[in-house]
Amino acid sequence: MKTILNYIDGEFLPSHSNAFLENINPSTGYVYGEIPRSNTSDIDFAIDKAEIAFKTWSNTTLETRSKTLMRIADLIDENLDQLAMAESNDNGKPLHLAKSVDIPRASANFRFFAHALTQFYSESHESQGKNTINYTLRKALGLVGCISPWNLPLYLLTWKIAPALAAGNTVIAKPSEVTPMTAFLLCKICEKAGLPNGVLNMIHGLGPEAGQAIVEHPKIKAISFTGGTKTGENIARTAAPMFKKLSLELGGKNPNIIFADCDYEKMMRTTLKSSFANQGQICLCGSRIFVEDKLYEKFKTDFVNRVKALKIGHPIEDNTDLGAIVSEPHLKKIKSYIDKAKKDPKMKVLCGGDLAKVKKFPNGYYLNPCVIEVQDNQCQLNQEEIFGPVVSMMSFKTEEEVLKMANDSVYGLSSTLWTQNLNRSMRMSQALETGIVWVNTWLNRDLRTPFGGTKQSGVGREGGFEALRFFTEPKNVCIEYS
Ligand code: TXE
Repeated sequence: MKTILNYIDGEFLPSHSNAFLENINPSTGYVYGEIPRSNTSDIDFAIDKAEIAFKTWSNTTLETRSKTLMRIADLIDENLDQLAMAESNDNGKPLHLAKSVDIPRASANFRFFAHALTQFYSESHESQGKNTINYTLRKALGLVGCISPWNLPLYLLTWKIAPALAAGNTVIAKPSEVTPMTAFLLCKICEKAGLPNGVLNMIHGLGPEAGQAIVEHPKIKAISFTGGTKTGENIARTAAPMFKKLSLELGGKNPNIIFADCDYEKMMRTTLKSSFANQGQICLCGSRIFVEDKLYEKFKTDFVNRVKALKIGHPIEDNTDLGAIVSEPHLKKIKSYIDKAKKDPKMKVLCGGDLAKVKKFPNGYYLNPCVIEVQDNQCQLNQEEIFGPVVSMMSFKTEEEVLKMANDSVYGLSSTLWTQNLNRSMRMSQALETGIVWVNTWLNRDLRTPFGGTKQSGVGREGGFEALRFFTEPKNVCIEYS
């Protein structure tokens, strides 16, 4: 049994209640560890410590902060193998994916903000003819809450923690209770890197208990959250009357729009990834595929054949394309959508959707990747986020028609467009109602760019200076001289 502990004021501690939750490895289906079930009293304790730490941390020089974050980044790289294995055990993702994407991105997050904080600047405004100069001070907010999900555990947690710390805040963080291990290991790294006590506090536990207590606490000035739209709504309802700053990165139902003039092979390779990477459990996955009618039948045949050839296996195997689904309840949720689709005469399951048998791991949560042909964009399958290895596909005739369907969604996180026509890609990029548009690529990220969604995909933007602005409070100072 691996026991995870909270990290408060530089100490590893159980929760005050001494209660624990089970931690399950989805690739085996067995409990392999336990995590503290924290509640309000653990949060109160951490907040007292973070408040003391804030006085010093917010006054350290930029160089000191930058060097500390850089040391954390280096230590993440040094511990790549251990962290990748922990991520794969907790989440079910292929180990090679954790090694090549999740963990390198976690160190990149720290390294990026270690640099960014030394380049961050504020504005001054000279009121000409009035002998007046205004300048903007940007101060750390104080104590901030970072709440992250299970799909990209360390990647998304560090995407919040790194800018919060870089800006001089102290942090109360809560990783998902489903995937807590790398957050625990990160605390060991922070201790080794010399991050002062109380600057980062990691509290484990359930969302409605530990998470809710963070959101409700009056001393928490801002919440940066990634997770489900319903949870985001609840967080907004709690935090808004307290006038907290909010950054909410929520669900998506992203269109993948394929025109007949695309670079076919590149589109096909990328579409396999944008459909099924991380078992389709990435908020940016293109789960609604729209294909121009001229290309539709060819695409359908080739895509289904390529999907059938994907290897579902234990995450540790090098040739595994899809590992396990993160948890049993999530597997059941995904399956319920597929079972409904099977009964719907307007839908056709083209492949997959049944439980996959992986040798030696009969209790693991494995699902064959599923492609479903649908007739309209209004169906439940196209309107609700499933967050698993399930994509729908349908054809379209015109640019106007596909644009209308792409935008006909309560979500607006990202969209992908495949075409060689420059004018069309410019027109559509303007018109697509999503926070991110990828043209002839997917998941291609420059950390300086604004990241986030429109509509029910969230509010606010992460990334680059946007994140540093979020984690600071601007104050205008106006001076008149004679
Ligand atoms: O998310 P939750 P879950 C979507 C996806 C998935 C669904 C649920 O559709 O099926 O969300 O996933 C904490 N106050 N995405 O259950 O519940 C919780 O403990 C404060 C999209 O993981 O939103 C965890 O740390 N915190 C997505 C975090 O919030 C609360 C990524 C996310 O949990 C809380 C993951 C509360 N009341 C899932 N309730 C994306 N867009 O990237 C829960 N939490």
